[in-house]
Amino acid sequence: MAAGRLVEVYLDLLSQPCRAVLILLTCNKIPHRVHTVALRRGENKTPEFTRLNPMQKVPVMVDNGFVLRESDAILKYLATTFDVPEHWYPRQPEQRARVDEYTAWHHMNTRMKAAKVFILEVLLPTQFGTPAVDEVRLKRALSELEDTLDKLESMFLGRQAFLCGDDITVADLLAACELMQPLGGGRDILKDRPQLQRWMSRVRSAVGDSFDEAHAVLYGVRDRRRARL
Ligand SMILES: N[C@@H](CCC(=O)N[C@@H](CS)C(=O)NCC(=O)O)C(=O)O
Repeated sequence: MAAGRLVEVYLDLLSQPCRAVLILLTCNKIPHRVHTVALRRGENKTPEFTRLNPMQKVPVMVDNGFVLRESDAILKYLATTFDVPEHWYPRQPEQRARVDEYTAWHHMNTRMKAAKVFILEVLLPTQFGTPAVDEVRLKRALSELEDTLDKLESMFLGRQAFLCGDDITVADLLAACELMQPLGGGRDILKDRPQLQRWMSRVRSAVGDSFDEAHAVLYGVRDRRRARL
């Protein structure tokens, strides 16, 4: 690791992939500086940020002039170029391939399905200034999410402690942060899923305080919503 190396990250902590990146940085004590990009204020649309990411999405990482977008790529880059425990992104080819297998699957499954529930219950009603939730679309989204949770349990978790083996990897961070997101709307999607609940507890204890620190903004959304009801 280069002396004085400081990773710059551009994040909004209401964003699931941003939280995954922050947790990896904080629980491994990787020197970093956070630049908050408030999506609700459109800060991702400024010319400066658009130069960093023409897709206008967070997270973005800059390491000594090297600009990287996409949480999956950022997590793997950090785990390979910093002196962190190998379990985060194992070097052994089959073990690494298991992590890549999950992270390739993640975006169209865990991420898309859990995010949809949050969008329907929290983002859309907030954006349109009406508390009404589209119940038909929500019911469909919840049913699709159940399918994804089934697959997470059967295809990935199985009898192992973490999604890709006996130890925590970047795959668990991506998944855990997505599965937390519906909590912003007061919905605990794991409440009837003891196997995934036990996995989530293992993830939380593996990363310590980093987990709740990264999720403080989401807990705030949940608490304010509860207070309004
Ligand atoms: N595949 C990207 C997804 C990034 C992404 O969708 N970020 C969202 C927040 S969760 C965003 O910046 N949205 C702003 C927008 O689309 O305007 C990743 O994993 O980094």
